[in-house]
Amino acid sequence: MNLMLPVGLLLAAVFAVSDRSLPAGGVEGTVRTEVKVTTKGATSQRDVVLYLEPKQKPAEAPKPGKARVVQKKLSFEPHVLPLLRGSEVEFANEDQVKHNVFVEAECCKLDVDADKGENKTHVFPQAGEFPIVCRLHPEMTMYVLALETPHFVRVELQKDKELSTDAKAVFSATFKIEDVPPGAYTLRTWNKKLKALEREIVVAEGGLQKVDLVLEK
Ligand SMILES: [Cu+2]
Repeated sequence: MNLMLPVGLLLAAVFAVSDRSLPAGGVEGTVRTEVKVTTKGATSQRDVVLYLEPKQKPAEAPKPGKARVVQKKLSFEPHVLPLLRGSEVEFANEDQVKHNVFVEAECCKLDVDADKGENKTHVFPQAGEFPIVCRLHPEMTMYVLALETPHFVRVELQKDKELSTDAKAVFSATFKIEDVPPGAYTLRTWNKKLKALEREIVVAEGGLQKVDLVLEK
């Protein structure tokens, strides 16, 4: 009986240590593209979403969170919003005029007006790309990108340099996705105009895997 207690304590200590989750890792790198410079396409080419899809289902389902979109100066900010499927989005009208939020997709229909200072919330229960407009100002557009993974980042491509040929320029950004549990993942990209890319990635404990991506039209 005397011996049992220390053994029990020892086991408890061992389990406490092994129960602790492994140190998280991640991925970082650059994303670049070479495209024609047009004022019209500038906005939709600016936003790139990078996300990591786990090869194996995580033991615990990720918890949906909350995100915020602001309607300001007759535009949605951000223009592209990645989120974990099931997350709630608050649309806040910070303009002096009335706005509207309109989603056409079957799963996630929405058509609400919001007076100045008013907020409307909406949940996106399914994964997918959802174009959103304000029906009162059709030039106001944005995208919600609902993902199956909580490991994502949105970056804005910035113009690096102009090329002498064809009025083209190089746009690029650096990115980092951290706090990712170690394991095998597929890294995917999303941009409204540029082709999606994918890379197989192994996230190591406490390390940042380096990746450089070139996106094409
Ligand atoms: Cu509007």
